[in-house]
Amino acid sequence: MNTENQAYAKIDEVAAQFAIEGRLKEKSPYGNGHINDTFLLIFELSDCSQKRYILQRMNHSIFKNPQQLMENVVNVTEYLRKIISSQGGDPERETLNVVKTRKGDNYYVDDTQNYWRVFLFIENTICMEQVESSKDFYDSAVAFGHFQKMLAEYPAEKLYETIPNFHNTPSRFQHFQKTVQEDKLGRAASAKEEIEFALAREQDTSVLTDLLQEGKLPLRVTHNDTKLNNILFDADTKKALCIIDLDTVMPGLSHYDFGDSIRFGASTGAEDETDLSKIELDLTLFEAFVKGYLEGCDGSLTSLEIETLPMGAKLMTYECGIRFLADYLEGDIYFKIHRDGHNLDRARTQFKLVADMEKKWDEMASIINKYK
Ligand code: ADP
Ligand code: GN1
Ligand code: MG
Repeated sequence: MNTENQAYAKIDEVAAQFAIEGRLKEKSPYGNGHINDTFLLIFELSDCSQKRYILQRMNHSIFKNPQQLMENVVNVTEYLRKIISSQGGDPERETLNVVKTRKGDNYYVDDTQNYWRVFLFIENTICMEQVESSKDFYDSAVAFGHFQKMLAEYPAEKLYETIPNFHNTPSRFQHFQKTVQEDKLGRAASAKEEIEFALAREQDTSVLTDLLQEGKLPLRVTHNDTKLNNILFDADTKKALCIIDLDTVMPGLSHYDFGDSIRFGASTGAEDETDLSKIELDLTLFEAFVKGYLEGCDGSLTSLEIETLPMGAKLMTYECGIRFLADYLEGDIYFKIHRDGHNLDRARTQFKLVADMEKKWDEMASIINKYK
């Protein structure tokens, strides 16, 4: 049994631990995340109505301390819930809601030391794997900017660092260099060009972290994983409704959220597209995101932060590329893969996008100038 099947086999036992009314009627794997094992559960109540939940087996080889992680998620969502209510919103739909266990805990540990959690399923939403219109992308930008703004006063010192140095690009580079040198599986020869591309850009890696250390960029509370499939859109209004996947909410730079969204959403192709001629940075989408993100942040970013946003886009794309490539070289131990060479394909799209950003650098800068 592979690990996902092992997780599936545990669902009945696990679901029974949570404070959920009714009888478990259906269960199925759900979504396209690369990290956790996600399942949709359907419960039937005594009046024959149904209620749906998201059950996740947390990836605790990546998130070493699930207890701290869940403390972050519960504290952040409770904080957001108050703000959403005070603004007349619906906290059951506009943020994640953790369902506790029957014992009152935020998660359940099974007898094989796997960690599980349950969220209310947010009904009537759309989750996009690729941008369908620049309007949608603009809406997602406003939502991520607004998320940043809502958490602006959150006491950052109360957040645990769920993955240390998550977006520390120089430290990601060092790890990448080590995997190339070790080349444990003899895969480096099949990724020679990509490795050269990555190594040639070492001097870029510390641009943002240097500015942070020099006190020129402010540390904020950021989401850190702002790809388009981590936001749910309302199926009726088509508006961005809820930001999900809060596992990496930690102190960070606004560039990380801006950049990761551009990396995934402003590309003309999928993250794992094998035809690289389809991968470019779409400047119309870039502009839509810049406009929306700055509106959502509502004046809270400094001039230097805004001016250096293009570097956020380039570095988040580059960093994701070296993470995929390092994982390919190490034997696909981090990101879930669905075919041989999947991580290498992903790294290639990221580097193609970096190269295209380098070509379009002046245009990216003038778009930023237009909105700052
Ligand atoms: P991963 O960390 O593996 O990316 P996510 O938390 O992003 O896991 O969940 C994977 C997918 O499950 C999301 O992209 C989304 O489609 C869906 N999903 C997660 N939470 C909810 C929820 N509360 N309601 C509806 N769909 C959800
Ligand atoms: C992972 O969890 P998910 O699939 O939303 C990863 C991100 C990467 C992304 C690439 C905790 O995001 O950092 O940018 O894959 N999350 C973690 O698609 O490593
Ligand atoms: Mg996700």
